[in-house]
Amino acid sequence: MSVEVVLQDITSMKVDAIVNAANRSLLGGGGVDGAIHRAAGTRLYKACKKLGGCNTGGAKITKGYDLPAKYVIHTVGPIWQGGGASEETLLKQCYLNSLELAVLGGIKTIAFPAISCGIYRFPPERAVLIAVSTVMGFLKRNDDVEKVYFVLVDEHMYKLYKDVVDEFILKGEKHAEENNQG
Ligand code: AR6
Repeated sequence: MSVEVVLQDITSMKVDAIVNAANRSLLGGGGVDGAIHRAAGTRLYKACKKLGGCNTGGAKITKGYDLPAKYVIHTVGPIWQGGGASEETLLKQCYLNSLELAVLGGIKTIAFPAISCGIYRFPPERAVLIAVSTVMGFLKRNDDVEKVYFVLVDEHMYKLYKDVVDEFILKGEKHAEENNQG
């Protein structure tokens, strides 16, 4: 298993699944959601209409249609309201539920955007810790997913993610070393 941080438009990722930061209607919107719907074509919209929406923290899957990715996992991040409305738990659920759907679908490679960090205004410094710790914790417990990409479109977010991922990898290696010695 491995994790990689990339600076790229998620719609160009050739992976088994890309994750969409959707809203509860699952019928499209702005940000990464708009970009995914534009790139996947109207068949994606038609498929989403049949899903009947999705709760915050939940996830649903469709094909990727005109995208290079085979599937799209649509998850609904929380809108940041100051931190007292279970936003952190709900964001964690987005990552976990997306990964669980990936396992069920036999998906080996998956790309996540920075869910809730745009229009939904989740503070990126908090969101990145939840994203990276949740994904890395899941990969430790589960061998089915082989590669997870964190995909960012601006330099600032890319650096934020890169630093946190590097730190987690270093911590993990230290921990393993200590266990070997112990
Ligand atoms: N590839 C990767 N990341 C992107 C792309 C892209 N093509 N475009 C934007 N981002 P947002 P949210 C980054 O606003 O905060 C929609 O209207 C962006 O820079 O897309 O979860 C939905 O329908 C930011 O860091 O999602 C919902 O109503 C991150 O993706 C609402 O927005 C997430 O920003 C969801 O808001």
